Amino acid sequence: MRPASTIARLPELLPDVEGEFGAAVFEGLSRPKKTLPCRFFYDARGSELFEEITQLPEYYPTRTEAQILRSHAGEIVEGFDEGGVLIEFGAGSSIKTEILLAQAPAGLTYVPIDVSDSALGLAKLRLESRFPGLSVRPVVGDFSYPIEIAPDLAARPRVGFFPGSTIGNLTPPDAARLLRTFKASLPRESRLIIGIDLKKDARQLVLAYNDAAGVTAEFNMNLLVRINRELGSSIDLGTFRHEAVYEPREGRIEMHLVSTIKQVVWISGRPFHFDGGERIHTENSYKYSIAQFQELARSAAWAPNRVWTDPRQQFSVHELISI
Ligand code: AVJ
Repeated sequence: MRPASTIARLPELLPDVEGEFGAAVFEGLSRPKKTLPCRFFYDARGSELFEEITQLPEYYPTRTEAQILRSHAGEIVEGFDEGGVLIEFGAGSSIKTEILLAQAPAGLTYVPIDVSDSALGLAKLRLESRFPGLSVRPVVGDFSYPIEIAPDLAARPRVGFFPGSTIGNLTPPDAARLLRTFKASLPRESRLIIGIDLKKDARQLVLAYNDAAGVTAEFNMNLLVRINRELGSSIDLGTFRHEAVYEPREGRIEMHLVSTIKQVVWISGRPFHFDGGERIHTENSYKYSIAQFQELARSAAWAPNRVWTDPRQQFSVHELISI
């Protein structure tokens, strides 16, 4: 997989390479509006905490999407061809994919893409034992780059899968750019099945990112734990607090870490000054209406086709066709 120089890198989604974490921390905390990229949430502890988040009563996206996939798997796989290729961007554990694979036509080849080869390895073992006829061909890499399809698969029809509303971390222009990047591996007529969290009552959204058990707070604060562990700092976590607010104008949840006091934090021998109440932005999670996301898809040369939602219209799964 080679980074195509023509396609700008999407910094939000790049794998965290040792040096890169430090560079991103120094760069982010040196900005007038301090920021830390959300991709650094997912170290081993962060991935564990995210799994916990998906089980929380307040955090509805994961279970609601799984419910939609279970209810409509038969319809969704109607668009899959016998002997076709299913490409999943950021597959991770491929748990949701199993719902579709259970109903998929014979002779399918599954190409999960992820930065974590251990996650890919585990998923391959699990899926090939559950689905004997399925060929799993993992690709270790960063899905924000165009991927090259193995020559022996090149002539076969393809479907893309991008669940979880992960695209919500990107600003709408970056989200459109990513959808265009997907076209490199999903040529004309290919379908893309994508999960999008829907706009809803702000109180429910805020609760989903401020759970009573404090797991999301720990997930957010884990960034400071990483800085202390990996960059030789001794940030007092007691002087920072988690914050997640809904910004209706932008239609997004914003997560921040707030310094509760005026202080100087030393990281690898460099001082970073914080006023009391000063925030570090750590994540955006954009929410769309169905019409808004369809408009964004069209702007990236994808034709909206079928849409599936849960009865309470909390979450949506879209089928797009590459044009
Ligand atoms: C994995 C990016 C979809 O934005 O809802 C969960 C990550 N952040 N709780 C989201 C997350 C806080 C999640 N995504």
